[in-house]
Amino acid sequence: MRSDLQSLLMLGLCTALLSIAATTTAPATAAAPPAPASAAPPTPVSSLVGSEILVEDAWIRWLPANLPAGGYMVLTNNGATTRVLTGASSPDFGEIGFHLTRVHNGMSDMTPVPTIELKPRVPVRFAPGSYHLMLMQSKRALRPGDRVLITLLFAEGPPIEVPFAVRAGNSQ
Ligand SMILES: [Cu+2]
Repeated sequence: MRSDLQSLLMLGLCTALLSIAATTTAPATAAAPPAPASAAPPTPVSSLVGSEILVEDAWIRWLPANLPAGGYMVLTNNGATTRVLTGASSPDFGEIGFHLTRVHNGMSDMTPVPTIELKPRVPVRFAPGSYHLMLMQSKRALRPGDRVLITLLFAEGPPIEVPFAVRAGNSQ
């Protein structure tokens, strides 16, 4: 576990990085993403439940010097019941968290999000200025064009292993 001070420094750093990134991308659409549920009732687990989550456009914004990177994707739950994303891991990063960036009066701030609810047929977009995977403690030097495997963990059902494409810092 990192200390609170380290966490604060990390948050400040990635907030700054994402603010820089935001200025190079389209105007931030401050559409508020759905609030994550604090708890979800248990749902039946089926053997096909893992294939019910569609993952599209999974990519990582490459940053120099092994700085914390943002991971983006679009998740769609094609199942009939709400699924809850509870974590992520990768052999290439020591720690992965979910963050939500919000913009208030032109100021960007970012908060850790413990879980993300995936309602049936409602795509959840991880994108600059919104939800993102915060990829910390890089274990190897990445380059644009590389591929990183990230495993997504859910409250119910099997994990999903997703290949993420590493793209240059000015991608969106
Ligand atoms: Cu972040």
